Amino acid sequence: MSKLSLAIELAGLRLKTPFMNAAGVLGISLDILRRVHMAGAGAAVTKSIGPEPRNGHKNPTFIFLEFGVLNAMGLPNPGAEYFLKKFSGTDFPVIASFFGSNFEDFVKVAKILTEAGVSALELNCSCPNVIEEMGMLAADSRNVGQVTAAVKQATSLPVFVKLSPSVTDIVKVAKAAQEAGADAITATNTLRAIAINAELKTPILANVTGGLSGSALKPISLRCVWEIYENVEIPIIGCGGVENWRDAVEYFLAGASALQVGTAFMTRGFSVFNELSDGVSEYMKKNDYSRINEFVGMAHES
Ligand code: RRO
Repeated sequence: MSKLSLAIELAGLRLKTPFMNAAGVLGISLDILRRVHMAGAGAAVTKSIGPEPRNGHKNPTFIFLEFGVLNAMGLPNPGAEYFLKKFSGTDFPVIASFFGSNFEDFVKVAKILTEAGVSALELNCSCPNVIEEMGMLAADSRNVGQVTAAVKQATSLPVFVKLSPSVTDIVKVAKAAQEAGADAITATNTLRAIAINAELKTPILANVTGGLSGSALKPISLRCVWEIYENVEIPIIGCGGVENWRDAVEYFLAGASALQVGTAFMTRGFSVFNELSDGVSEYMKKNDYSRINEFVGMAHES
């Protein structure tokens, strides 16, 4: 039997492990992205970058709940031109998350990020925190198809499309992304939710609603991965409540080829990547697997 390896190939990218941070938990500094890679992540994902600098929403933007985290950051970022000035390629895989408020913005930012020398683009059409301002493209499969096709025309890089769990038929949206040329689906972004303070009798976040991540989200995103895997051929990057090796294995068995870690990275820090690698390696040894793709989607066969 060949030697156990966690390395994967994802849409042409060679990753030393299937783990990466979720967009939004890191910012865009090259040093910190590099640190994530050195700590055991196969790729590092930037905060979502838009066409112009944005401050984001007013505080409080963040609250820890019993089974997860609620955030309404509101897309704070320094803008694509700033990123282009600061970033000049790397020797490790960097995935740039990006957004726009219309198709032209998405195309413009995709071109700038391609010029900056990142390894892949993650098209964020599923932020739950700017719905009044720019809507949510991921709610409509036709929009997702059109924006994906436009971005694919504008870049030579692999494009991963990040979908929302807050839709009735995620398969329809994933199929539209695939038909438009997406190279992978990231499933999922956070789920729109609310927290209320009983004493103050008011919503806790200044934005009123936020996006729920962490363990509360896991069974929902896992179901999304499951459904997408049954209907779509391109690879799936699972995202939502991956805390430990068992969560990771569940996602692989449901059909994810790679995984993003958001809340667990925020709470436990850089050690989370090697902890996941150690736990998944142990599982693979016990089950006689030498590669991750030997058990991706396996739960569908039972
Ligand atoms: O910045 C945010 O408020 C945010 C974004 Br862009 C996103 O995609 N998902 C999320 O939970 N928060």
